[in-house]
Amino acid sequence: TVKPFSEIPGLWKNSLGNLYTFWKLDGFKNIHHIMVHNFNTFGPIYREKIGYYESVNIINPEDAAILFKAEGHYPKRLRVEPWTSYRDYRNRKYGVLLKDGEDWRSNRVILNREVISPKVQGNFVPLLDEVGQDFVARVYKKIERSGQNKWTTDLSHELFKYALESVSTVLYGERLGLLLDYIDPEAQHFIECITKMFKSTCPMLYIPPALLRRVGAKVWKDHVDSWDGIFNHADRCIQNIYRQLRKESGAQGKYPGVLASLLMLDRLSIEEIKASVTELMAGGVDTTSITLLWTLYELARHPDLQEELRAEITAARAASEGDTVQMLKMVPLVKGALKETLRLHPVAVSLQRYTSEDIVIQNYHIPSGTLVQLGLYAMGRDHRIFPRPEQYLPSRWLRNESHYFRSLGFGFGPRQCLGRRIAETEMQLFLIHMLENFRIEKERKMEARSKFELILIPDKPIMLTIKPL
Ligand code: HEM
Ligand code: 2DC
Repeated sequence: TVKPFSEIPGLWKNSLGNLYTFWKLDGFKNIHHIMVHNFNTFGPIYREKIGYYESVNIINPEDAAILFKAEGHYPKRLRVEPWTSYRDYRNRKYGVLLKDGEDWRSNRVILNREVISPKVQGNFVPLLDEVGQDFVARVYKKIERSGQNKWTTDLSHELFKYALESVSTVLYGERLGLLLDYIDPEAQHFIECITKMFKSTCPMLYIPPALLRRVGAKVWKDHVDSWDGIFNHADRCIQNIYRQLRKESGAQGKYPGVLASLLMLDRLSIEEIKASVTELMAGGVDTTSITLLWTLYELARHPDLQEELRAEITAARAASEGDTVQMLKMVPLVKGALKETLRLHPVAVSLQRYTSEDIVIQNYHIPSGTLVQLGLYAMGRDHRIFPRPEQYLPSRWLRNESHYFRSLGFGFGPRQCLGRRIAETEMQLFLIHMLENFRIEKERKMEARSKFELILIPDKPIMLTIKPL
């Protein structure tokens, strides 16, 4: 009694009509709300076709489990066509983000060892800890200069710099100095290019980039400009390390960073290393900074919770006796807060996989090779999956509620986020240092929602007030 694929409910017959309604509803900025609406209309599974891209959408953790068990040895997600088009246009290699099949796997295995294995984690902690301390010092300076014993600001620009400084330190084994008073205009330009790149991707998810390129559309030009800016800056950073490495074979004993480790390992070509390191550098800015911004926003709304976290951190600091790696193992509520942020404000609106075998979800047959999307934003806000979903409750991740396929902010399995460990460590250390030094407040009436600019970001500036404890 398994029902056929063709009976899955949804709007998948008139793809151009759908594209038109979608555009009229300002769907480019709202796909997360449209997905929630569709699950409410059609139930826990629906089919859809917008422009050239067709998918089956699911929301339940149990269905996510079925999907990820059918992802095969070479898990493949939705191809972001504008990103591959740019590389084809400029004759650049794909990195691990855009590769597929055996080519992806062989690169990913090597990168895993240098970026996400527990073995290298310990190398990152002292580097990221120092960046966290410098951020705190910078905030004190700002507070002092304000003459009001507090600093009220839209912190996003500072967080972008914090994130870029963090990921660069890990990749290149040395500081860029982005948290000093003088900001390098090149780094500033790089940061602006990433935001522009994400934004200009959106329309091209539904209208083929090749077409937009042929008609000389502005989005395509903006997109090319932004990637050019990203690659130029990354190339310069990479060249710099490459040259140093050829001059002196590195100070003995000191951790040289991901890039130098990959170059010395000599198992990927230089071009492949460049491609993936550029992706890591670009992928490491808006993702973590916006997650931290949302976390500070939630903590500002929940002063009691802020105190609870501070108490946990104080106890962990004392018990770990200066061993930071040890300390990170003693802050479960801090980790819960980050999971809770990603539940309510995920970076990725959905996770996607092409199935590698026939499966059955919600009693519908889904043939091998179908693009299936898990609505991550919709799942995080569904009351059947998370009791009282509108409440920010980090402790829900400590209780023995089921966590089965519910914490998926970084994706799942061998194709999950490559930057996950860097991101987690960087964010945990940030919260530790900030809460040890400051109280975070916000204007009571201000409420922010998510808007889709390829990643989900706040729809308005978030103004926070930072006060010394
Ligand atoms: C992939 C989320 C930070 C680099 C992904 C995916 C998600 C994600 C959902 C897709 C995973 C899947 O399909 O299963 C996040 C979140 C972040 C974050 C929530 C921070 C809060 C970072 C950072 C970096 C990074 C800091 C770089 C240092 C990448 C790369 C991929 C990826 C390279 C592609 C991996 C592959 O295809 O093999 N990320 N990310 N991300 N992320 Fe992140
Ligand atoms: C966007 O419908 C919505 O981590 C699309 O660090 C489906 C889709 C496919 C791939 C997702 C993307 C969405 C959101 C941004 C993600 C991306 C995979 C990796 C990327 C989640 C959900 C991201 C932000 C990477 C980006 C690295 C890049 C800048 C080099």
